[in-house]
Amino acid sequence: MRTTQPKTIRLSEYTVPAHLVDTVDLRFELFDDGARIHSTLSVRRNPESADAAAPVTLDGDSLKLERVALNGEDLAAENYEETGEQLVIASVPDRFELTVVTWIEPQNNTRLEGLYKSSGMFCTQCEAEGFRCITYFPDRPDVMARYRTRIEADKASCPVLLSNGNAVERGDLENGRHFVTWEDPFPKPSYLFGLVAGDLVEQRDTFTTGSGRDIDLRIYVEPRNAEKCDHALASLKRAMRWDEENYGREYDLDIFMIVAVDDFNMGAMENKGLNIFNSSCVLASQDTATDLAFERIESIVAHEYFHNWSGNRVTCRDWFQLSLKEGFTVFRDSTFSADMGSPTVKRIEDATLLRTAQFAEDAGPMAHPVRPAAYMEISNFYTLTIYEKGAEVVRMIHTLLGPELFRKGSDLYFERHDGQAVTTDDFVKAMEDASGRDLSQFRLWYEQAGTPELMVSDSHDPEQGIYRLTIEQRIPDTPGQTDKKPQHIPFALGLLGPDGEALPLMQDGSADAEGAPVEQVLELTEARHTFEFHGLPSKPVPSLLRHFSAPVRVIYPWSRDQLVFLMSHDPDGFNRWDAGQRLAVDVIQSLVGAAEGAEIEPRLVEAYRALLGDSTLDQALVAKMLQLPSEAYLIELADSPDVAAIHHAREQVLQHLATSLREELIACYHRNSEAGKYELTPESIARRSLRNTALSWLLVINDETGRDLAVQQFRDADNMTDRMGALRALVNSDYAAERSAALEEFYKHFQDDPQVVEQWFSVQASSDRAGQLPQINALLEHSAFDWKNPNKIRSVVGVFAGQNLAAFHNPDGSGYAFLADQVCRLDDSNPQIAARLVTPLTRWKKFAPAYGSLMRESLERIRDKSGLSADLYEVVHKSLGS
Ligand code: B3K
Ligand code: ZN
Repeated sequence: MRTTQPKTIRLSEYTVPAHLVDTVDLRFELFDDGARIHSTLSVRRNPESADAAAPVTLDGDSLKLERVALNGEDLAAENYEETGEQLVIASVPDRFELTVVTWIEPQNNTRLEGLYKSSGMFCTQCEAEGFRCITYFPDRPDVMARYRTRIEADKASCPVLLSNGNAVERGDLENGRHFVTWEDPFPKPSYLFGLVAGDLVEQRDTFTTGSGRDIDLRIYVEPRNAEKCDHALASLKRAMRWDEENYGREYDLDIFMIVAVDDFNMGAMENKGLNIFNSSCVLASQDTATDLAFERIESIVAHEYFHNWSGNRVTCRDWFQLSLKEGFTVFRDSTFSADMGSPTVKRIEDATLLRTAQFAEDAGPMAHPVRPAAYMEISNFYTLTIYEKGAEVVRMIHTLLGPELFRKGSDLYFERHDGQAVTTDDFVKAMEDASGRDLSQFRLWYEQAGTPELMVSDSHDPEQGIYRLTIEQRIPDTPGQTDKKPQHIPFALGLLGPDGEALPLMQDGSADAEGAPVEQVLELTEARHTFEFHGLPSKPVPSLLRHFSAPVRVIYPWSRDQLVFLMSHDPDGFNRWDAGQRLAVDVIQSLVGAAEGAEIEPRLVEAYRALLGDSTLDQALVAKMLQLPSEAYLIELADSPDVAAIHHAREQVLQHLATSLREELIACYHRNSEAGKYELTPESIARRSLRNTALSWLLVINDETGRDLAVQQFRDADNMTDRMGALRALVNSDYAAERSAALEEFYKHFQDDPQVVEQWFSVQASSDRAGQLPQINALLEHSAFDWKNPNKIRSVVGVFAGQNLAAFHNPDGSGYAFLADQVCRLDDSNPQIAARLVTPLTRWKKFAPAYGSLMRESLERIRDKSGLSADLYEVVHKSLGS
């Protein structure tokens, strides 16, 4: 058991740094058995600090200190103090040069924070607090300095030596070693420091900026991946152009580099001029990556690139402001992706993630505001709330201001704060100043946690032709926060007439129908509003919260007739999809716990039949509409969910739909089977998605034609989307022989490609047919599984607990015990990953008691583990309420 509680850091206790650092001169000596880092800082007292006599305090973690010198003179041990986490020098002049030499062992660094080795290459991950694992430094984002970095290493094993900025010097050294020196002209916080040294090949391209500067673009990968860089390079160029056109932001250095690394705790990292990526988020080829992976890569490449302005040029004052850069940057990448493909589909994807996972986080024990007020371990706060809800908050500002004023606001923000470390409040202030709008109530979105619930009711007065819509908002209590104030919510609305026509919205009896809008953004600021719409002889069908205009739950007593009507008539594509989801949810929910053989809503079958046969609609939208709500979403919506009952009800609906629509599914499959060459256009992506959905439905009912089509598609596929679509369908069917044969063949063919092996693990771990516990344990024993590689861990353990819900929530508790075992095991080697993997167990209070108590027992077992990390301590104790 951990005996000491990790310290809580509070926003209210923020003080400016006592010392500032102007320049950092680093020299890395890299060896097989360790690395020596010589760091020289030019330090001065911060004139804004209230404490004029404060000692110099530098952060450090697991460092061996070899030397400390002040203005070139070695300091005797009695002149500084080295605690486990800090180096403190009490007596210093107002300005001085501080030299620190440390020794570390990157080859033994399994936490993957700071400097570590992955497949023989040295690489770094410094956000949030990894730089202190390299050298002693004031490791906080409001200390911004200019860096010069010299890297020395063996020339044969590390021919490529990279860091931030521009290479200014290189040369050979004795004993087969060489060096390169990099200089970054832009001041930056330590978390943006990056270094890579290894045997890599480069793929090059050029981008010419709007002002005519040529930027050298390079992607560095292991030689076997040289052919998998084209998509990332093309995405990067699209992102660079888009940021110029949409935000007026040009790239600022002469070189932009991306490096692919196999062992990485997250997706990617925006180090200045040297982005480091998880291989799975950058490498792609038609043969090895699915359409989804291609889209993901495009958006992550863009996201990291966009950080160059939203995060690097303007950075965070402290980690409570994380959403300043992450929320804004997700908003930017999401708008970019919408522009590159189908905006409606992108909106559906974002809303699905939010409603399924962020709402669950907001209702769970770790719920926190977009700008948290306290944390123990900042790594635990890289959450869906900071990223996705944070992006929704920025999107709402965009909705309230409109595109022109929003752009004025972002221009002002970048101009006013370039080179500074600022707060979310500074961001909102720039938006206010540029637009003249008062966003004081809006700021509550940053301060109050929890998902607002909107209770909507309506009535119609046929005599006067008035339709009244009443909206009440309520924000649930969250840990440490009760009695919340009403928030400022943009609520987009449309009204449909009996034939599906868009009705003019007249809030005033004397308004002119001609000029009236057919869609309006209502601004909710009170706990309760009633809006009146005039000139409506019959009761309209409301289309509520169009485009998902705010991250809220809408509660309205839709009838199934209304939902079917909206599914085929709503001019807002998002709400068409949403109506379909609500109808499917309603039908599935009504079957949970119902007697076997209960009737399944025929209108649902007919609505899906219409979708399958309609080739006039945007096929990308149809593909989305055909996806039934996920188990995770159904669980999120339920009070005290009984997972087995939900799983069973959903399966029943799926089987009923597939049986009733068999002919249509086969026709849809064939209609969308293209002969032509593989393309990555929205149309052909939609075609592949439709045909793979049709295939998976056919196999849910063990249809023999479906099986033959799947086997043939698996054999003939010329791309990973089709191959994986067929494999997934077979894996989720009862055709055990075909399933094993396909899995075996797939592995044989791709065993040397780690990114494909990850997909092979996932497809099994997510399947209730192929991913029961004994099979999961067998995957962990597989020769391709690697406990040191986060991707492999996520693709088996993470996918099992996060996607294979019926198996994970096995009523005997075996799934929970399994997860607890893996989390405990990982906590010793990689606490960040352990703390992330434990998430499903932390939601124990939500579940029906039979599940919840077993989940709690597993959590308690983790709590009692000896040597619990601070990461896991925070998550486990907060979720146990201890
Ligand atoms: N900023 C990084 C995330 C760092 C996570 C540190 N635990 C990637 C991104 O959001 O762009
Ligand atoms: Zn980011």
